[in-house]
Amino acid sequence: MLKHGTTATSTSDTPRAVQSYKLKMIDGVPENRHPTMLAKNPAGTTPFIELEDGTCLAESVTICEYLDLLYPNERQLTGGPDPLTQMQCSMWTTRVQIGITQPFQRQYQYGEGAPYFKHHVPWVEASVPALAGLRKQTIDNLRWLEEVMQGNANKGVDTGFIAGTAHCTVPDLQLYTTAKFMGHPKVNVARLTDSFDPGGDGTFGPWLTEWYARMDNIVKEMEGQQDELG
Ligand SMILES: N[C@@H](CCC(=O)N[C@@H](CS)C(=O)NCC(=O)O)C(=O)O
Repeated sequence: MLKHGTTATSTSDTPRAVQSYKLKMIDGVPENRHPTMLAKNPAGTTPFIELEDGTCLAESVTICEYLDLLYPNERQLTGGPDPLTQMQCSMWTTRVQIGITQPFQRQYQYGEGAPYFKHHVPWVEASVPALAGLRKQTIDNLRWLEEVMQGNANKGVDTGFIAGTAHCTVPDLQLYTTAKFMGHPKVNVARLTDSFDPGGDGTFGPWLTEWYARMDNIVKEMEGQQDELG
């Protein structure tokens, strides 16, 4: 299985047999948006995986669902093993995606990233006026998440992971990878991720700060296992 992606920590990275592949520029076009790749994934996004027979599957959550179906005895990325836990994970995946990671990524695409993205994504320039709203959505929903998780902790039902599972699942991985990318000094002009820096000022509160440190260790361990697989 070949994974087309830009970072080493996309949601679909797991310690399973997935070989990563770093994208480059071809004729001034990012490879993911080049016609050869659009033939494989017409959405032009990363990550996507390519199977041995050439079949391609895109959308990070879908890729995780596929891996869980292929490896039912492994720790499930999309929750489970029982239906309720799986659906609680699905609920949190939707909340985190719609409320946080999507506006988080878009405020970058239409903000600091606009000089790059305007050449490759047709609606970037028209979307710039939405920037302030996207930033507010991201910040308000991160604060809301902090409050909900602290509420769970006060009730004694906090597991340290967003969906209340015993191990990290897709919403944790999606928020972690997005926050990590946004925390890069070249990207983080809006300073939206101070709280995710364990040494930062904790703007979004202690739960998210501790959760980020926990996720950092988990993902480093996964990357170590990935390196061992080669
Ligand atoms: N819903 C998609 C979103 C994919 C997405 O936005 N990927 C970003 C990188 S994480 C991308 O491809 N950016 C480059 C581009 O749009 O050209 C998923 O979850 O896979």
